[in-house]
Amino acid sequence: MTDSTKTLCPYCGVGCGLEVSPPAQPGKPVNRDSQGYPTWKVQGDRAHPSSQGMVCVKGATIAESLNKDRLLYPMMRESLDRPFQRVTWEEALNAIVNRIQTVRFTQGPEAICMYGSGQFQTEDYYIAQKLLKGCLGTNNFDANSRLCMSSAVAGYIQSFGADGPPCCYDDLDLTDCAFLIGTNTAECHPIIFNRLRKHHKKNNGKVKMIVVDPRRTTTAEAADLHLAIQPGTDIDLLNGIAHLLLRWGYINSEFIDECTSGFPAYADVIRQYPPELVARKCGIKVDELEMAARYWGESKRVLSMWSMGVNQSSEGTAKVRTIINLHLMTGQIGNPGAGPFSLTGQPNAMGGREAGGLAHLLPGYRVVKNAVHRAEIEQFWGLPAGRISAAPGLSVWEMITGLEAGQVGFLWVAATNPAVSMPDLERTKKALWRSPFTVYQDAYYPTETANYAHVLLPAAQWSEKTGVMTNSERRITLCSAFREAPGEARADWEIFAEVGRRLGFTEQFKFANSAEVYAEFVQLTRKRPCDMTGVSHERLATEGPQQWPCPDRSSSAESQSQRLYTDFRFHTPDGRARFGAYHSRGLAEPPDPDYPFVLTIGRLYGHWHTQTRTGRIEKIRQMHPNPFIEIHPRDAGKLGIQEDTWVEVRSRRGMARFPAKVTEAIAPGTVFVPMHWGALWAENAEANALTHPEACPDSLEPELKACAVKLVPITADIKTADTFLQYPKSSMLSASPSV
Ligand SMILES: Nc1nc2c(c(=O)[nH]1)N[C@H]1C(S)=C(S)[C@@H](COP(=O)(O)OP(=O)(O)OC[C@H]3O[C@@H](n4cnc5c(=O)[nH]c(N)nc54)[C@H](O)[C@@H]3O)O[C@H]1N2
Ligand SMILES: Nc1nc2c(c(=O)[nH]1)N[C@H]1C(S)=C(S)[C@@H](COP(=O)(O)OP(=O)(O)OC[C@H]3O[C@@H](n4cnc5c(=O)[nH]c(N)nc54)[C@H](O)[C@@H]3O)O[C@H]1N2
Ligand code: SF4
Ligand SMILES: [Mo]
Repeated sequence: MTDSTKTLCPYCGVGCGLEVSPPAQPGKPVNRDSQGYPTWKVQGDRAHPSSQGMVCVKGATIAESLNKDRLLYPMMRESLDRPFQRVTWEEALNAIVNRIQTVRFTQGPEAICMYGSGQFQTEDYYIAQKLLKGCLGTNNFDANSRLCMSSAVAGYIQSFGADGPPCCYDDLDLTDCAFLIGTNTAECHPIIFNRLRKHHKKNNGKVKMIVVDPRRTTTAEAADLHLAIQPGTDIDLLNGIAHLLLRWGYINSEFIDECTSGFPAYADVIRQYPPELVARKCGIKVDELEMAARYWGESKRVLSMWSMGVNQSSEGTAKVRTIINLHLMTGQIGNPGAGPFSLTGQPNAMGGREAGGLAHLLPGYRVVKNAVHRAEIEQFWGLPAGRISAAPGLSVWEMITGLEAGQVGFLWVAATNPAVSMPDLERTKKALWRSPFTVYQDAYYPTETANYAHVLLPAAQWSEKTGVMTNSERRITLCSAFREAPGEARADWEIFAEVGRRLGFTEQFKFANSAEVYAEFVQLTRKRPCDMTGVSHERLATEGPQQWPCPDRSSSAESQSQRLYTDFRFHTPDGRARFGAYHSRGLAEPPDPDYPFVLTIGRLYGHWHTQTRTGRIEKIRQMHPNPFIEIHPRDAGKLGIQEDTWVEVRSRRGMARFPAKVTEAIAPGTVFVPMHWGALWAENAEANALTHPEACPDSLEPELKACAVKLVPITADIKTADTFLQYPKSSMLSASPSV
């Protein structure tokens, strides 16, 4: 095969179009990676409307990760302290089906859990919902989106009556004021940032950029105004801006009267946030706060963008709604260049939401608690009335506590690496170690979570399976398979469907291919906010990516679906968007004399999460050779810490060690470490050894962005950066937690 294939980058939620071609092309030298291995050539797809040919280093190097350290065959073991043995698919599937049946009939379906991922394709997500929520009758399907987007989902639902980011990337070129809060867009959504940056530069002085982040990130460096607030004071800041907008008369009374509800209660709250108080709480100057309010008030079109600095908080939903409030009071929604735009993290976090991929959701933007929604799905799936449980399933942290309590009999983890990414990692690992039966389905081996599995199933990944993903601007792209899956790897949805058939649900899982799966799924979106009945694999293949809502074949995507709420009618019963009035509660674990620093945790430009792919790409390893801790010079001076001094970081739950990076980019009193180094990639550098699981009561999203720590400099010479390049160490895998 020499033809190129158009597809989507499988990393972040920007969703850049890629064009890939085989290593060998007639008349051309073989394309090779930095180590000399023949590699598929990856370029940006110029025809993709979301990215117009641009890619960042992750997309550009993705092909180099595809063949390294893959999990090739199913493997099994009797207990976690035994070595894995290679088995056939038949043996593995039998073991899984037997276990599910035993647990179903002894403990009940609520003892069965699946933990999936925003890196599933939509077809994988959909089949998993059908198997768990439908056939087995348990809503215990949760995804790593719980750690990521669930506050945005809850915020949108509460404010607008439905989920769904209302904006699109063209808004980046049309806005007069970009308000970026809790997002390091330059490193985490680089292609969105490049586009915004270009517009900002071109309209120097006329277009404003505000960045709200305790760190002076690369994103903040590009801003006209950087508000380096204390972690956890976002609601103070947003209410303080609202206070000034109200005081200065920058509100849109007509919009408030005709299109919203709940303004009086909100106005009562924001009146209690005068500038002096807010500036003091946030740790910024009154001038800075006033400037932010003035930019908002004076701009015709304000586009706010946010991600984990907002969502990963014990008041995440309230933060999201407080951002939306500003848009409602100024009428900044439904028009070009304006609106509250949550940037999705993973490539298909959006598809997961469409397919109902959290424990309280059902396909087609439905919710478990709604009896009509349950009945619609049961009927469509050909299941008896009442099969879908009325109770939301366990969130992923509740699965962990369920393991602790012995209530989980079967745990199936796919496309996520919880032994690195979950909060309070020692507790998480101990709970995973107690699991009576864990199936782990991943593309790579080793990974940290493989250590906690009884059965390992090899997953075909992006490039080896065909399915769709939806990016942050609701645009759906077909990702076609262009190479063979290695070894015996299979697509996630095929594995779920095969288990479903073996459990006796033959009618429910009669699919010849993923196009049929998608065709069935879109029927469940008919007349729903995320209507995509006009989308099919065939249409995506011939006409290219489509944005939803896309109700039927004839709807020309652009005009109708670019933005939501252009008629200012919302999905609430009265059609009005709701103000949500919240006081700031601050951090769940504020610093105190014993643990005087706030630790925040985030991402670096080159690495992707737990490094399963990017850790195996030489260029990226060189770019970010080792973990580190950022400390302000003032704090470093007090503790006798210098550049590269090793620092032991302790929280109430755990410990980790990092070389220091002394920098004014971090606010005094706050320290930062990257999330990317799990046990396989460094010794004692797991950020989540330190974090706590306190979560937002509405979204159940844990506060992964902040916990209280103390710092102890270590004088002994531990390691140099070179040592990190000797990882991954397979010996790390056999290390069991201290139980
Ligand atoms: N390079 C790269 N890109 C990625 C990913 C990756 O792993 N690597 N992952 C993808 C995924 S899944 C996600 S979810 C996104 C995440 O994208 P981002 O949310 O942009 O990334 P983070 O670095 O996790 O956090 C963003 C910022 O939040 C700030 N922050 C911390 N506490 C607070 C606070 O209390 N208030 C405010 N306002 N800000 C705070 C941090 O200082 C940090 O700079 O990135 C996606 N893109
Ligand atoms: N402290 C702290 N913790 C965090 C965060 C933070 O900001 N701070 N961020 C949180 C967020 S937003 C997120 S999204 C999570 C991410 O955390 P994880 O989901 O644990 O991270 P990944 O490394 O992306 O794991 C994805 C896994 O899926 C595998 N995989 C890739 N493609 C496929 C496929 O098609 N099928 C299957 N079966 N497997 C596949 C990869 O090999 C990899 O092992 O981390 C969360 N944890
Ligand atoms: S910006 Fe995101 S989607 Fe685009 S190439 Fe980079 S990682 Fe991939
Ligand atoms: Mo995420």
